[in-house]
Amino acid sequence: VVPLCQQCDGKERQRSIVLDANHFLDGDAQESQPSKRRGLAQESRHPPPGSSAASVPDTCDPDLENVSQGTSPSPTRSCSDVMRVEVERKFVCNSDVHEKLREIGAVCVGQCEFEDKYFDCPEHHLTLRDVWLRCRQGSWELKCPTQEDRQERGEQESHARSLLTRYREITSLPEIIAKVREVTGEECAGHGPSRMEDEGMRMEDVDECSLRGGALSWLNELHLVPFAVFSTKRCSFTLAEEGQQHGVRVDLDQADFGFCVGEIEVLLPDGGEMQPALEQIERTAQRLGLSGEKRVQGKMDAYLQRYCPEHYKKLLNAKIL
Ligand code: V4E
Repeated sequence: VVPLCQQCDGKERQRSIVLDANHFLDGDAQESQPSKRRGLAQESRHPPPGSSAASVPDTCDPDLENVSQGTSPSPTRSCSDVMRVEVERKFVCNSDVHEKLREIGAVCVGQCEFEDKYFDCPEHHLTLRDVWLRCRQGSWELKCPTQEDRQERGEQESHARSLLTRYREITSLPEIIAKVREVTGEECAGHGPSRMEDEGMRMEDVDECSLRGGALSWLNELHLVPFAVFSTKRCSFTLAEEGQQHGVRVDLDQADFGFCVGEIEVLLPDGGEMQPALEQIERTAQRLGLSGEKRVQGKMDAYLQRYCPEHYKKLLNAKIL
C-alpha cells in the first residue's frame, strides 16, 4: 500500500488515506463493491454500502484542513462561486504520475473525500442534453455546455470526442432550478404523478442533500431522481507557471467503485478568455509527459458503462459521451 499523496509520505503518514497501489496503475482498478452497485433509477434507489457519508478528509497540510472540509474539495478555486467555466483534460493515472508531479514542481494542496449523487428524470432529458445535476456533500451543482460548445457542435468533431472539455458550472440553487426548467421545459414536469410518488420512493432514498434543496418541491415537480451515486478520494495539486496569474490544478481521483482518473483543470470566470486556459492545460499535459489524442473516460462514463448500460448506450448514441 502507498499513501494517495506521496508528498505526504513520512510527514503525514498517520493521517493519509491509504490505498492499494494498484488503484493508480491503469485508471481502472479492481471493483471494490462489486455486486451492490446499480443504476439507481432503474434497479436500486439505495446508495451502495460504503458510499453514504463521506469521511472527514485528510489533508497534506494541516493548515488546509478547513478548505478540504468545506462543500467544495477544491482548495484553490478562486473564481466566482456562482458561475464559472471549468476547462479540463482527463488523463489515465499511471504509476509514474506522483513522481512526475514532484519533478515538475506540483504542490499537493490537499486530500479530501466526497460523495456525488447525480439526478435526472427517468427519460434522461438532462444528461441527453449534456447537462449534469449533482449534489456533492450537500451542495447542488449543475454543469452544462458553454455557449461556444453549443455553437461548435455539429460544425466540428463531436465535443464529447475531444480531449479537452469545458463546462459552465452553476452553484446557486435558484439558478440551477431555473436552468433545469429551461432545459427540460415541459418534458419532465407536469405529466401525472412524479416518479417518487409513482414508485413509492421513500424519503431516505433522497436524503438530506436533496431535502436541503426542497426535494418534495423542485426535484419532485421536475421528476428528478438519482441515477448514480459514488464517492471519490481526491488528491489535489497546483502547478504554478511563470507569468501566469493562476496555477493549473491537477486532481487525482479514486472512485469507490474501483476507477481512477487524473484531471488537469483551469477555472475561468464565465466569459473569461478560453485560449490561455487551453494552452496552459496543453503545456501541463506535455510537462506530465501525457501523450495520445485519445479521449479518456471519466468517472461518470465508467459508472454508467458498468451500472447503467441502457443509459450509457443512449448517451453514446447521442454523442454526449
Ligand atoms: C459526465 C460529465 C459530467 C459530470 C462529471 O463531471 P467530471 O468533471 O467528470 O466530474 P468531477 O468529479 O471530476 O467533477 P469536478 O470535481 O471536476 O467538478 S460534466 C460533463 N460530463 C460529460 C463528459 C464528457 N463528455 N467527456 C469527458 C472527458 N468528461 C465528461
